[in-house]
Amino acid sequence: MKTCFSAIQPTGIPTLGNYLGALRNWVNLSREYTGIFSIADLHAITVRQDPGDFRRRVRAVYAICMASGLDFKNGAVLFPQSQVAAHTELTWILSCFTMYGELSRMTQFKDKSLKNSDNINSGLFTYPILMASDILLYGAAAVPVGSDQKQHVELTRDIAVRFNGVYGDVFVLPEPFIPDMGARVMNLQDPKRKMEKSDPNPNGYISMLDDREAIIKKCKRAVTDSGGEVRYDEKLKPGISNLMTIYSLCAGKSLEETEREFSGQNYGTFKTAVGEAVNTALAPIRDCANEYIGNPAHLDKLMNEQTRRATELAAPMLKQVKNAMGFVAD
Ligand code: AQP
Repeated sequence: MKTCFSAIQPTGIPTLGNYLGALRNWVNLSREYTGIFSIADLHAITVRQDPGDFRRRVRAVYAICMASGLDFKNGAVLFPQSQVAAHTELTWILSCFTMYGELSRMTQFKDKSLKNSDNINSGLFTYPILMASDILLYGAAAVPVGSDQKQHVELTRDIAVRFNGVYGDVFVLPEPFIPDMGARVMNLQDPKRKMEKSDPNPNGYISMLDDREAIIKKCKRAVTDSGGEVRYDEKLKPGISNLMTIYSLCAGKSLEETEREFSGQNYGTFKTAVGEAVNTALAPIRDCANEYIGNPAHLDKLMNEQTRRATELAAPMLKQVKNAMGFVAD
């Protein structure tokens, strides 16, 4: 069976954007692939984290991912990235196969440098090399991500091709798996920006732990466009188009069906329906995640077991890489 890999940063509670763009596809792919999934805590420290909040958040994100329906019977694994040392070891090796110019072209580095202008650390710059290590370590063929991560997966391929060109076919070349709809869910208060879990304004995003009332309130407050027609037009009606995407995905409908369903209805009715559909989609995950969060001893036990498995799965590739390069064998 082929392997897929993906990760999520514990920089906040995952949002509806993380769910529709990535997590939902983790779940689907985990039925066909051996799914290796990680809480990317090492990636998260490119931005300053308060130790107490960080520890709590890693557990909460782990709980949400556990609750989302990954197919553990089919061999899925979920672990905190920092617990498997092979990720950082491979990162150093791959940094010697990654060009400065390539990293300088990454749009996420440019965006995050603007947002964190007082802390443009080198981890922010070399972030894609750690991501390449995450993926290549497990021989992942597919990487389910939102569209913002496409460039990083492409760089991962380039690094793998360069390494394989020198040492033979060591790495599997990964393909990004990006959904046709929901690959870039937009901010509810500013539909020209991506929905982000570290957004300081909680009205801009729906958290996967928000309750029904909060979800409906945020949908009702979502910025929409002048005019009252529920019609998909990303350029002229970005707010309504974003809500239509959210509704269609959560209710399992096409955009055309959504447009027909709300033809002649006002924005208020539509926004309430969006909130209800989102709540219906997220409620089972939220309830299950809250149960995990309420039982930290059980959560830690699962985390430790899964980390052991991931450590075993990661070891052969690192060994193969080091052997191929001529490091003294252990
Ligand atoms: N708005 C989004 N729409 C669709 N997919 C999204 N993803 C993120 N935002 C959206 C996808 O979610 C996965 C996990 O993301 P991440 O935590 O690794 O990092 P990110 O892309 O930087 O996510 P955020 O929510 O925007 O976090 P912060 O606020 O820390 O920057 C990825 O597959 C991503 O594509």
